[in-house]
Amino acid sequence: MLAQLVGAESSTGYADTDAFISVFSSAGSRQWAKRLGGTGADIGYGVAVNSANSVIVTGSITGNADMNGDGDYTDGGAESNSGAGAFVSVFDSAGNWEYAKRVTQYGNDLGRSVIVAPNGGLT
Ligand SMILES: [Ca+2]
Ligand SMILES: [Ca+2]
Repeated sequence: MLAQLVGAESSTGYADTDAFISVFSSAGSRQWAKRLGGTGADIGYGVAVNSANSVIVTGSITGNADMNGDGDYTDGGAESNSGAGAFVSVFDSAGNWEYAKRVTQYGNDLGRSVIVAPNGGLT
């Protein structure tokens, strides 16, 4: 994808589709943006905000995929995986990455939506 996310993420993308988060203030001012994914098909399907204003994004990723938005999809941990699967990636209100999880079983797994539970957990 050749869309450019101006601000925190200025790359022109990895390849195929990528997921992204773009955050604006209540007045419409751009706050920060992150691009997530790798060279395969990566799609963001759902987003939620918790009580601390952390931003949680879910979707599907393929192979090695940037999940912390630093522009590198080979950082290790949840980023390094040959399969396709659902993911959750969490950023604080300033756009600092907190953590990511990849959930894979067999076939193509999708994270369609994410909900913050009353205790702060993710469903
Ligand atoms: Ca991609
Ligand atoms: Ca990364």
